[in-house]
Amino acid sequence: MPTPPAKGGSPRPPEPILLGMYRSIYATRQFELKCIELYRQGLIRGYLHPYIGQEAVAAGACAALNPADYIVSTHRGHGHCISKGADLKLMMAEIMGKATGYCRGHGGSMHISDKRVNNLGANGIVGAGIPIATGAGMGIKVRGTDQVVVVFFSDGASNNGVFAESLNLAGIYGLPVVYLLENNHYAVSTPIECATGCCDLAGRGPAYGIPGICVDGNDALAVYREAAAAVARARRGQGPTLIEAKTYRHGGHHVNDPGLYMDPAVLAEWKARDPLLRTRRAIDDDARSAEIEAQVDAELEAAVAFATNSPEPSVDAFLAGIEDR
Ligand SMILES: Cc1ncc(C[n+]2csc(CCOP(=O)(O)OP(=O)(O)O)c2C)c(N)n1
Ligand SMILES: [Mg+2]
Repeated sequence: MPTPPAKGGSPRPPEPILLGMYRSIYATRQFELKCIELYRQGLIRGYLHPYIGQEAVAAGACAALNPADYIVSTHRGHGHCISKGADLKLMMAEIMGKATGYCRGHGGSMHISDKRVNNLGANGIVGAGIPIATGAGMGIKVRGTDQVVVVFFSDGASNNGVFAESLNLAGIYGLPVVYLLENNHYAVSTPIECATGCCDLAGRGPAYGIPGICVDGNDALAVYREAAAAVARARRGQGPTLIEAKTYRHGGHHVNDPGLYMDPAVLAEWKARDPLLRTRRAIDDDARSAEIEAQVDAELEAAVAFATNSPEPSVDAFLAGIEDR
């Protein structure tokens, strides 16, 4: 049975960082609640994997990055994209399959990338982001810049062979990559105990000569602290870090999965550690948090209106670039 991490306070980061993390968490939460509503109305189709409950991981890690740094995301990627600065209008339009979206409506939820903010993209192939990030890290090393890559992935992906190959390579070359393993304790309906004999996954880092750090993934302040330290190390040329952030989904694997295999008592414990409420409490200033919430609410309303009023892609646009050879 997964055990939630111990309670405890984390040191307060600078005010703009704290408020920025709350903005990311609140925006991700509201964006996804709206997506679920639109999905139930048949206005979003295909797969949708909510990140609700895990938002502090993306918010904390991205708060430690510069605009020029890269992220690589997953099938559960809305929080990563929003925390790295995605445009909610383009994201909502993409998820609703509209021509104005990030991929002109051709990709949907699992194919959002954004060159403007160096988001190298979500990925529907579990684990596939890990070697992409490792390659991006190699590119940075060859170019000699001080950029860093953060790659998000979960426990299931860490049992994929590319995890071992990538960390091995990153360890040898000292690549500037932060491997951020979001241990949400499930891969679809398979609990981590049934997928690996070792549930503390940070321990895999030292096997490749890489520091392995474990952090409470529901504590944005703690994630920020560990991510900032790992990013600083990478920028100094001291190589990669594996961070395991322990967290939990607030629901099933995707929007249509009721998650009946999840123990309600364990879920309730994790919900009591809701990253949104914890970050709002850390701000401890109702006026400041309410101001952020009002801004995000307005931005989200505009995004839904933009997406709703946007046209669907034409059949010709879908076929463009495809030719018989
Ligand atoms: C290579 C590959 N194998 C299987 C799948 C089907 N699949 C989609 S999500 C998922 C579980 C992934 O678990 P984890 O990496 O823990 O991510 P989480 O869903 O917890 O965020 C699986 C098996 C896939 N998309 N890609
Ligand atoms: Mg998982």
